[in-house]
Amino acid sequence: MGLFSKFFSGLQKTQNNLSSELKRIISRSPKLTDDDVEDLEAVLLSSDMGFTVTEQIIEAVRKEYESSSGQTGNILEIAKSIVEKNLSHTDNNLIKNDNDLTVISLVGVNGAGKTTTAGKLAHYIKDSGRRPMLAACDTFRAAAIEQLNLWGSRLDIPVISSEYGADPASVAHDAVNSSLSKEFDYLLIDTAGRLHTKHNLMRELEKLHRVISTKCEGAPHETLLVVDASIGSNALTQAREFNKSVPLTGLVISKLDGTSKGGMVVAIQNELKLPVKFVGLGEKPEDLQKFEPSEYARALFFNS
Ligand SMILES: Nc1nc2c(ncn2[C@@H]2O[C@H](COP(=O)(O)OP(=O)(O)O)[C@@H](O)[C@H]2O)c(=O)[nH]1
Ligand SMILES: [Mg+2]
Repeated sequence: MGLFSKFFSGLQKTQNNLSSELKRIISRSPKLTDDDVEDLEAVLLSSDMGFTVTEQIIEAVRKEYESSSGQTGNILEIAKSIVEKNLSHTDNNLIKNDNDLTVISLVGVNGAGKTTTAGKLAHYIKDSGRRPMLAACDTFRAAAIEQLNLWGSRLDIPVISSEYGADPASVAHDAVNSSLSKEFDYLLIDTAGRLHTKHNLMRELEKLHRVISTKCEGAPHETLLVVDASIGSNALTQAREFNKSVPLTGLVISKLDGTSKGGMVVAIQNELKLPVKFVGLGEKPEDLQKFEPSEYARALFFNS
């Protein structure tokens, strides 16, 4: 499947709503009335792309109407290029610690998609010719270790794990040692889900990060917050709060395939200045896609 098709199929729910509604509003009269503007605003905001970008699009559409008749096609094109421009400032490449181990910590609330992302990301890394190892540091949730082991055996990627109830920092510590001694390129740490309001659990995460930094300089080199796309702009609060405890280097937006709030990616990059590095478009190993702003922007408004 081509890159655009992947984004398009992942964003179908969002795109359907956005493009058909925008077209409907624009085509109902040759002039842009106050009602039209209000409706345009509501449709754009319903995708959770945020107020700032929505206003930029409305401004540009107004200008388009003043200078010409305002064709429907133009409006979608305008919206696309504004979204693209808002996404172009950040570097969304995965960090690589040159000639050394790169440690990636995956954090987030329960059910966000951390374990699935760890598996998919390991597959992505292996596919690009590097050697990944996985660490099962969710020693709390029933079946979390088995879930990661299953990904490891399916993909033939080693998993370091311990018992349920073990100290996650000590599992991470052992995993760093093991991946250093076996000269792996990446270590992906799957952590337990936690709410940013639970201070003791946030301290536990801070400790895990502290422990691995003493074993490997700069680790974790990448801390990715995994958020479920269906929470829409609530992801902003989650990211801000996690960032206070463990400085985030980027986000993974999972389950983009299941929501009409796909515009939230724009709000996150725009308002947090944190790059969205990957998006989850399904549950299979190959369903993790490196985030591509131009393909995403096109798939948000166009179906080809
Ligand atoms: N459709 C879809 N489902 C996903 C995606 N990512 C995760 N899931 C599903 O979401 C559920 C929770 O994922 P999990 O990785 O266990 O979340 P965790 O608690 O953060 O580790 C599982 O059923 C996953 O298969 C995605 O990108 N798309
Ligand atoms: Mg998990």
